[in-house]
Amino acid sequence: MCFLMMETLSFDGDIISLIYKIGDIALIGLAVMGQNLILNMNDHGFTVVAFNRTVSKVEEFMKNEAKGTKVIGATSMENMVSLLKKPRRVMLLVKAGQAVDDFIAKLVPLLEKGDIIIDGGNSEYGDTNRRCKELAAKGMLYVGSGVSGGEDGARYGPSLMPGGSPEAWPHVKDIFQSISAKVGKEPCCDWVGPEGAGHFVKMVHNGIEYGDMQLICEAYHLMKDVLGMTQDEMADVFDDWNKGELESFLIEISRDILRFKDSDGKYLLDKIRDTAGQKGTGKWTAISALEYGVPVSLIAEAVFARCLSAMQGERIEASKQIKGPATTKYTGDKKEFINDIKYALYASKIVSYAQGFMLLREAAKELNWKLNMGGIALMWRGGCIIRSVFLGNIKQAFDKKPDLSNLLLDDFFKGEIQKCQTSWRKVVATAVTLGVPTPAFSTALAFFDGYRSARLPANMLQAQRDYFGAHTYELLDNPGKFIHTNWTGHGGNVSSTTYQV
Ligand code: 2AM
Repeated sequence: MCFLMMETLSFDGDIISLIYKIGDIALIGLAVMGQNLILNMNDHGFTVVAFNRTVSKVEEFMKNEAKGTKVIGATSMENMVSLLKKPRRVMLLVKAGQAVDDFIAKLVPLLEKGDIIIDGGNSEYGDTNRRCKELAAKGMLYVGSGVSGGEDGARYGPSLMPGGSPEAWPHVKDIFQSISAKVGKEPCCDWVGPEGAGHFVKMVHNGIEYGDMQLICEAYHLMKDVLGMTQDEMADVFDDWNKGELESFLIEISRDILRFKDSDGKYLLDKIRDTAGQKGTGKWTAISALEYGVPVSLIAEAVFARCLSAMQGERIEASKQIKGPATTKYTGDKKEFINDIKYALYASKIVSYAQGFMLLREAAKELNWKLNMGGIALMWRGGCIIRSVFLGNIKQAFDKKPDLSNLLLDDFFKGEIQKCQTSWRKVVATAVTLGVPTPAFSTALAFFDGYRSARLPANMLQAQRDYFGAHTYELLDNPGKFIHTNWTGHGGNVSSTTYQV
């Protein structure tokens, strides 16, 4: 009976609210992600109350996409809240920034202690930390959730990364895990950690996505310019790679992009301008890496590679004036080199994820968060843009050793990188010799070699700092004791204060 009423009165939330408190959750923000999440929740048996700043969009949604569903369109925020079961759950899918604060300010007077506000937008984790504390002071619960998978993911199963007030989790778990992507029967959604942990993890996810995409671009560049392969040949290689260790959504779509022909029968990819855009989440990851002092070099290089690509006019001018090696063509065995590229990509990818998890670990330490690392790998395993078989291996590494300090020290990954090493070095060396840029492959290898070095040349650096700035240094056999040397004989013996940024 209830269902029939809602079918006939689908937009008239005012009348329904007088009779029933039937809404399981309210969702504010009817752009693409919001609409698709509502329909996904509806498919899983939840009654969703829909609202939007521009209320006419609610009406449109109810008449079109939500027609014939259990979704209830709210006429106002008051009406929306009056339709909800308690504790009330209100999810925001609005533009990150001021819009979230504005909606929270409007919601607070309408809600009660114990009610839950969920932000599913792309908010900065620092904002989520702040909002979590502000709402806790008012007795309300706040969840900041990463949502990944684009339009299709939102509709049929996204990767969800919720964090915030832990008391909120039992109240949102059922909805979240029901609508999320699944790997086998396991939901790609689990509790990430306190405060802005969910948004932090989503930010790192996006940074890793930048890295994965750049690695694929470098493999494509080498196959195209160094091996002179056709797009169909490259597509076949990606198809082959997608059956092994590299099986992933991004390899799969890259294969399909390579095969795609425009209406004139020509490859579309070749016609696309080589200037990359960005919305900032890769940059935020790199900024966090600098802030926490973690060498997340691959993601940073991926961001810089986009920046360099965007300087197209300057590059075209420079290309006329600055010459590199006489040829970019490889003269050795083509098939063997394709396999080398695959291993260079795989090894670099292992480094990139190792760096990403290092950042998560350090942020968790600094912010006093307990992060569920294995759970994070599983959340990324399906539903999101970086979904891959590889993340299943990462999950296993954390299952074996939940406090694993670095992925590169896990037995499986140690073995895999060993398997790749010769090829990886050959690819980077060849690219350098032929003048084809591979910033991500190269920085990954440099990190790898640095990480496995018991001794680095930073002793020289410390000596230089002490020489010109009296910054002091420690001796190998007496760590912790900072000393200064009068290197020139005419400098003073007074050292500057020791501090670490
Ligand atoms: P709108 O349809 O009224 O523009 C994605 O842009 C979503 O965020 C939309 O639902 C949009 O509402 C909402 N949004 C964008 N800026 C907003 C703001 N300043 N205040 C409230 N909602 C906003």
